Amino acid sequence: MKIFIAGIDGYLGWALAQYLTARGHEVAGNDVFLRRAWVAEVGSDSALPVYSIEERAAAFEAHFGKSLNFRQGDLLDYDFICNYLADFKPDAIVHLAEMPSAPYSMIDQKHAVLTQQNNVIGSLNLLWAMKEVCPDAHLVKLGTMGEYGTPNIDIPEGFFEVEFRGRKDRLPFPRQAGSFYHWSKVHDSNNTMFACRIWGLRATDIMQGVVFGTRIDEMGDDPRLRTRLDFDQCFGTAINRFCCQAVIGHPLTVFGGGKQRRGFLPLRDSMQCLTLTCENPPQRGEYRVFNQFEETYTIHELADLVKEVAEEAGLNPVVHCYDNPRQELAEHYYNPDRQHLIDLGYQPSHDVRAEVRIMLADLMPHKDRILAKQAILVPDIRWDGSRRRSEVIDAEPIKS
Ligand code: USQ
Repeated sequence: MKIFIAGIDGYLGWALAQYLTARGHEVAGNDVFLRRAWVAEVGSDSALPVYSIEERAAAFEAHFGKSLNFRQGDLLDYDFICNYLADFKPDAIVHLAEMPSAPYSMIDQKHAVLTQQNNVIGSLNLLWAMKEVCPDAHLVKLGTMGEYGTPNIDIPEGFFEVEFRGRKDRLPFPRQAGSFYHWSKVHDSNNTMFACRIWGLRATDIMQGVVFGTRIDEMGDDPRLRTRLDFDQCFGTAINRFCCQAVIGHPLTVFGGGKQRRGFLPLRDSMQCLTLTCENPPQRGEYRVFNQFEETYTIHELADLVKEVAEEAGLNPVVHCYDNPRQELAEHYYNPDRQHLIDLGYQPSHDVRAEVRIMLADLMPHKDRILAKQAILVPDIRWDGSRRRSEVIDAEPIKS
């Protein structure tokens, strides 16, 4: 298949380009390197070195025997994206070109607006470009489990049957996002669903959980093929941060009591799921929703797990609870479905413990890169728009 990746230089995009190419798909993609700029803006750097796109392309060609079909350009540039799609003629488009951080979107008015402009308008341009130049292509749109929030009932995959005043309907499940970033994804979902209905586009909206991991096997040993691994308060996700913290002996930063529960999945399984989705497109006019995660855990369970694996690796981490800079439920019911991808053949590859072991081994040689930026590990971006560094509220590891 011909698969276009919007945001090919990012954490998921660079890995996906390799995963798909290794399976015989023809890949092309765009990027404007905003992720690199945003991480620098918040005073951080990737724990794993990130090479220039020219160095990445050279390594890609040496490893896969194909040149990388890449153009620098932005989804906000409508003519650019129309021209690129018209030239490439994709069967599927995987949309990863969004600002992905909840804390970044909550910094202030400027960052909230940037997030929603970049994400909502970029996605809308992509929908229009598809309508104009490749209406048969399948849009694989990266959404987030965070669109649903944490309701006190089970979470279906996008839609549910409702009975109200004696009548029944199948309706979109309510969205209760927890940051301006997560709301940008809800707005995208609505626009995508509408475009499928009125123009007959086909789309899969992926409600993805929190991804973690330093590698996929297809990257081999060439460091230029590795993907980035962020650990700052904005672009580092929980397990990735905990692993980086364990490597340098910084306390693992559990927010609040750590009883908030989320769905997680390793990078390699995210790649498997996105590929399965591309290879099994919906009908024209169909908008479907897949929940994509491997297992749910509380944050404290994960911190304890990283601590145990780190101890086996000879490290000596501690888990500290910090006052939570976010506004989110401290403890809640959480039971989302995830059947659609399993029906397509998704098989989880590694358990979290095995993946964390690999991550620690990958990160150990880059300890100095993390140490150089350790000042940014404790969060200070608060959901009320103020900046205050979180304090330790419980320094003893608590049993989860
Ligand atoms: N958390 C900690 N300590 C940390 C970092 C996070 O306790 O050092 C907690 C947060 O309070 C939150 C949970 O861990 O309850 C997850 O936070 P996260 O930063 O790992 O992930 P999140 O902000 O939810 O966002 C990430 C990605 C985003 C994606 C989302 C999927 O950045 O792009 O959409 O995961 S989901 O969480 O399912 O919405």
